[in-house]
Amino acid sequence: MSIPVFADGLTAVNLRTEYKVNPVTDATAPRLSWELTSDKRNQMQSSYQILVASAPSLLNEDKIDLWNSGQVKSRATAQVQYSGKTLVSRQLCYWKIRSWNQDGIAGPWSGVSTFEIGLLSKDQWSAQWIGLDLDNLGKGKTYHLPPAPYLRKEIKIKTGVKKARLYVTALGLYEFSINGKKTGTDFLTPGWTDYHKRVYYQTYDVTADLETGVNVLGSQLSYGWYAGYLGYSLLVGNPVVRAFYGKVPLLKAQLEVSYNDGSTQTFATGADWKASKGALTESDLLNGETYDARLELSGWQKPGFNDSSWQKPEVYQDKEDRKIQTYPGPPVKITGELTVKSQTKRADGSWIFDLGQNLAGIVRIKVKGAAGDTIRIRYGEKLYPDGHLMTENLRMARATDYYILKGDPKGESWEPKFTFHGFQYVEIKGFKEKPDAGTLLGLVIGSDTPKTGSFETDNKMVNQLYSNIDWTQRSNYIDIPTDCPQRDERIGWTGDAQVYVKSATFNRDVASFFTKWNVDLADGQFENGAYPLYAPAPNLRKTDTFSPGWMEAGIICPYQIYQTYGDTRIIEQGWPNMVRFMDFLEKRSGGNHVFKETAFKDLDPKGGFGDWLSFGQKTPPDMLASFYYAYCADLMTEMAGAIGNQSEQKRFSDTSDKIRKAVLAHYTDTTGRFICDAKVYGKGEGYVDGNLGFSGNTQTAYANAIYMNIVSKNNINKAGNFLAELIKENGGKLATGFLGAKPLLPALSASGNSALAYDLFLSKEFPSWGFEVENGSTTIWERWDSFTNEDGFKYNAAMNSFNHYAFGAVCEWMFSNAAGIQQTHPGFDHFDIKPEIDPKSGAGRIDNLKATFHTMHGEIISAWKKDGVHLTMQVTVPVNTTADIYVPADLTDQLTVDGKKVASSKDVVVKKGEKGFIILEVGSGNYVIKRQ
Ligand code: RAM
Repeated sequence: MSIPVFADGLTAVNLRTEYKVNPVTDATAPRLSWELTSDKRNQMQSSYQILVASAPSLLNEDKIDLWNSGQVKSRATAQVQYSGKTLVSRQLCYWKIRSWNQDGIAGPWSGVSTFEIGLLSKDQWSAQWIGLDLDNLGKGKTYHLPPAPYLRKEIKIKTGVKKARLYVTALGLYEFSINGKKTGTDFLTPGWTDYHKRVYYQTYDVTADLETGVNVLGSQLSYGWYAGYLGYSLLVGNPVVRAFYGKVPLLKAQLEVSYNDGSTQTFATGADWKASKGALTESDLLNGETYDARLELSGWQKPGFNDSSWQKPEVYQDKEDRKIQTYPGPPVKITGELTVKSQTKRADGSWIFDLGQNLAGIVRIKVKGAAGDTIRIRYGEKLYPDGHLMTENLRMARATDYYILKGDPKGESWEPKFTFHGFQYVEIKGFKEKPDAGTLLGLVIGSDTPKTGSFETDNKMVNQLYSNIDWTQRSNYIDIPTDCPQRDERIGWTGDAQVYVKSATFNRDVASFFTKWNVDLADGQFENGAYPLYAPAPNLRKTDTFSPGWMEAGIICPYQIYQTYGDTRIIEQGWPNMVRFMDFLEKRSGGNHVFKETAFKDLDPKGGFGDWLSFGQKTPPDMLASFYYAYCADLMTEMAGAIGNQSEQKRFSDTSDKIRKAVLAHYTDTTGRFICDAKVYGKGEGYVDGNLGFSGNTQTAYANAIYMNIVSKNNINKAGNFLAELIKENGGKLATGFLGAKPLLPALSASGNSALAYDLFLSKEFPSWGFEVENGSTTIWERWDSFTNEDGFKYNAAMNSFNHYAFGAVCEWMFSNAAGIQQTHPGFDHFDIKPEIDPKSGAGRIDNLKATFHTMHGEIISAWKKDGVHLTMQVTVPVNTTADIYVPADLTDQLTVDGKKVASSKDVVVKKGEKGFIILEVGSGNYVIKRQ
C-alpha cells in the first residue's frame, strides 16, 4: 500500500486572469485569481506572493522583471490586480503564486500560467476593413439573402518562426483559415455589439500553423448581426429588417510574425487581397444557409490556387470613434454533440430525425447523390401528433438550410457556418438513399461557460427539470443572453436576463459572459438614462424603448456578478451609467419616490411588459416599477459601499427609505394588503392583458414585495400569509408571470411557507414546472401552457418558444433554499448552508438531495438525506472560506459531526441562532452531520 504524502501548506490551482485560463486581455491591470486546496480542515490563506515575468525562466524571485508582489498579507484569492511594470500591447506574461496558511506555513509555488496583452490602441492596427459588396445578388421574394464573400491572400513566410499571432475581427461574422485549417474553434465571431460604438477582435496563436514558404490566409464572411436579419423586425413590419449596422460584411485581420533572428513581419488585410463569391450562396443567422457544393472553389485555401478571376476587395474607411477591443466574454463554441435517437420516414418522402433533446445549434449531414440533388433541412422543437414538424412558432425565421450536392461518389459532408437553429427535430427532404446512423449529427452551440453546478435528487421530475434549466441556459447564452434560440427574435431581452441571472450563476461560470453583456447594456442606454428592452439595442420596432422590470437589468445583473464573484470592477466601470439610470427613475417619479398608477402609460405597450405571461388579474406595472425602484436603490447602496463611494452610498440609502415609505403609503391598505386604484386603468386598453383588470392583491405583488424587502421584516410573515392565501384561493396553483415567478418560492420560504413552496415546486399539475416535465419537455417553455393536452399548441403563430429560460429562474430557489447554499459575503468568502428539507415524504417528494456549486474558492457541496426522523447532512466548505451550517434541530445533543457528539468536535463552533436550527460554524473541509 502506498501512503499519500501531502504538502503541509496550501496548493494553488486553477490560476486564471480576468476569469479565463491563459487569456489575451485588454486589461492593463488584469485581475488574477486562484483556488487553494488542502487535505486539512480549517485552512485559510493569511498571505500570498505573486511573481510575474516576461519569460518562464525569469519566474524566480531574484530574476523577476515584471512584478514581485512580495508577501502580501491578505485573504484575497480573486480579483487581485496586477500592479507591476506597465504592460504594453502584445506583452506575454508568465505568472505563478504561492500562499501561506493561517499558521504562516508557505505552500508550494503553483504551476505557471500566462496572460497576454492585446492591441491596446487603434494605431496598433495596420489592417484595413475589406469586403466585397454582393448585396445586389440577394434575390429571394421574402428574404434578401446575398451570397457570402470569400477572401484570400498568399503570403511568404521565412524560416525560423518564433511566434505568430493573428488579430482578427469582422463587421459581420468571419471564419479564418491558414492553409485550409480553421483558425481556432470559435463560432459566430466576433460576437454582437453596437458596431457603431465598438467591435471585438479575437487573437489566435498561429505559430504552429505557418509553414516556411507560401501560405494562404483565407476568410469567409457572413452577414450575421451586423448586416443580416435581426429579431422580429420583419414580422412587425419595421421599416428596417436587415443590415441594421451596415450592408457589406467586412474583415480586418493582421498576422504578426516574429522570427528567431529578431525580425518581424506583418501581413494585414488591404487592397492586395482577393475576393470572390463562392459556394455559400445564402448565409443568414436567423434564416439559414444555402451551400451549392457545385460552386465550390476547390483549393482556394491552399497555395497555388488560381485566383486570377477573383476581384480586388473594396477597402472601407473605419469609423473613427468605433473602438476595437479584445473579446471579453467566453467564446461561442460547439460545446457538445448529439446523436440521432430515432428517424422516421414521412409519407412525402422526407425524414424526421429526433435528437432527443431541444438545443441551439446546427447539424452536420453526410449524404451521397448526384450533382445538383438538393437537400432541404428544416428545424423544429416539436412535432404535431401526426408526426409532422411544427414550425409555426418560428414565425418569420426561415430557419432552413439547403445543401446542393456536387455528386462526389465517396459521399459529402456539410454543416452550416454562420447560422444556428433552436430545435430537437430535423426534417430532411431530398435524400436519394436511406439515411443511416452516420447521416446526421447534432452540434450544440453556445457561449463556452464552464459548468459550475449540479443538482441531483431522488425525484426524477426534479432531475429532469434541472437538466431542462441547464439546457435552456446553454441554448440561450450565445454571445448575449437571448430569450430564445429558434424564432425570429433571439435578442438580449433585459427582463428575461435580470430575472434569471442569479440562477445562471449556479449552473455555469458566467462572470466574463456578463462582463461582456454589461457593456452592451451600457452601449444601449438611452439619452434619458433608461436601459433598453434588449441589448444590443438596434431599433427592431419603432415603439421599442424601455420597460419597468426590463431596464433594471442594468443594475441587477452587475450586482449579481459582484455578489457571486466578488467583482467590484464591473461596478466601477458601469457606475456612471447606473447613476444616470437612477437619476432617470428619480426624475420620472416626479420627486414622489413612487410610480403611481399609469405612471408609465406613455410606453408601448402601456406600462411596459409588466408581469409578462401571468395568469389572472394583472399586477399594476407601475406598482412593480416602484418595487424595482426601491430594490435598485438598495443594490446601489450596497454597490456604492463596495467601491468605497460613501456619499453615493448615503444618497441611495436615503432614496431607498423614501421610496419604501412612499410605496407602502400608496400601495397598501391599513391591514397591509397591497392595493391599487384599478379604476384609473379604465378598460386596460393598451396594457398587456389589460382587459383582465388590475389588482394590487396578487401573488406577484407579495412575492416581489417580500423578495425585494418592500415590506418590513416584522411584516414579512403577514405578507407571506396573504400570498399563501392567494395561492390557496387559486386552487393551490401559481399565477405568476416572468416578474412574479422568480421571487415566488423564495418569498414563500422567507415567510415561513416553505412547505407550500415545496408543493408548488413538486406539482405536476398545470400550471407548474412539473407539468412541462410530465409533458416531455427537455428545456423550459416560454409559457406555462406552451403545450397542454386540452389545447395542444394554441399559441404557436403568436409566441410559443419551447426554449425560454425566464421561468427557469426557479433554479435560484433550488440552490439557495432546497439545497440552502446562501452567499452572505461577496465572492462566497463566507456562506450559509441552510437547506429547507421537504416536509413530506413518499412518491413525488424529495428525500435525498445533493447540490454542488463551484465558486471562486472551489466547490461547495450541500447534501441532505431524510430517513424517518433522522437527517444526514453532508457539507463541503472550500479552503479559505467559512460557513454557518443551519441544522434543523432543537438540541445540540441530537447532533453528531463525523460520528462524534458536537460538544466533542474541535472543528465546529455552535452559534446562537434562529429558532428551530442549531448553527454550526465551520472552516474548510468536509463534514457529515447527523440528527438522531
Ligand atoms: C418576448 C420575448 C421575451 C420577453 C418580451 C417582452 O417576445 O421572447 O421573452 O421579454 O417578449
